[in-house]
Amino acid sequence: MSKQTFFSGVQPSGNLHIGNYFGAIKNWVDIQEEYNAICCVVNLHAITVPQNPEELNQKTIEVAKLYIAAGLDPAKVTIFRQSDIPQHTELMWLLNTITKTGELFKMTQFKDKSGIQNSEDNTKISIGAGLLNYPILMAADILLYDANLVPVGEDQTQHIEITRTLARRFNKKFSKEEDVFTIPNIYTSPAGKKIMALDNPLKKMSKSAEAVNSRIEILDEPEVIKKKIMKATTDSENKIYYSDKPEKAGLRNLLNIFSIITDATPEQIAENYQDKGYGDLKKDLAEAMVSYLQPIQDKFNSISDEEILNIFIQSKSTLLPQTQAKITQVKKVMGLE
Ligand code: AQP
Repeated sequence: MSKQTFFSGVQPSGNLHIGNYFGAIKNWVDIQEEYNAICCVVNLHAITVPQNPEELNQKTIEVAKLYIAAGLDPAKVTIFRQSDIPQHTELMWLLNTITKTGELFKMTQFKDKSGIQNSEDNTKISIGAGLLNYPILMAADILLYDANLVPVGEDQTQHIEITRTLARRFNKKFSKEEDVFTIPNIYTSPAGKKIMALDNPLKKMSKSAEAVNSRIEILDEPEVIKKKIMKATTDSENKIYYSDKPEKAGLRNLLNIFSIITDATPEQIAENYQDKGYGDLKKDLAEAMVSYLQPIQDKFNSISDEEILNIFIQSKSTLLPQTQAKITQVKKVMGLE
């Protein structure tokens, strides 16, 4: 029996953090053997907000290196650059024609990002149409490969929902004997699906947040990781227990992160520290995090840019026949070919 396909990606829009890793990349690594794995560096998504072209190019290579450093095997997994496969944007246009603007305006990510303030003069940055249409490009990414599964963080749930809606709508409107698109399922891991910002545990950790102390970056130096964790927001009670109470959100986030890297439950960790202070917990978490990230950082440093560029070339030639065939199928049922 042939393997099912998973598709996922990360935007090269900044430095990757442990939220990207625990919410997405680690899950890809865990299931790469069971699935036909397609892992994209979604650089076309990144340009929905302003990017410096040279940095974007370099970050795209860096993200692919991190995929491999995290444990994806490039011999088994297709790692590629979104802009190398023109059918992503072609399918996006076709799906655009069956998408309602109301569906796009209600997306949480659009509402959040379209409210970004310009740090220099505090004015709102003007909103590009790409930011509004972002979910259609994401639907195209997924549907182009007939992905069965999309392993992502919880913040992407709405985007997977609209992907499913568009696939069903397209199938109903255009499919003949058999459905053109596979309806994908979301996969989020219970522990890592939403890592919160260290400086504000009510917001998710994000690579484009201005405060660098809000996130632990995968490539952060040990001293930086320690400083960031020691500064993490907790509460004034200074009592360690695992609870859903809003005022314990900071502590809960630290316990959740500790749990993922040690395989003990957050409750067990809390119990081990019940007679200790936040400082002790943070110090141990910082040390555990440094050791956890070290092998990923070492592997990252051993991969050259050339290796990645060769992988991009190879993946492009592997994927193009499949994506061209899919677009032909779509265009035929739409009366375009
Ligand atoms: N805090 C998080 N916890 C768990 N998962 C997360 N992801 C992002 N933040 C967290 C997951 O990482 C994958 C890649 O994210 P993305 O690059 O597509 O963009 P994003 O979701 O918007 O993530 P960021 O880090 O906040 O990026 P910017 O700031 O550029 O928008 C996705 O699977 C995402 O769910």
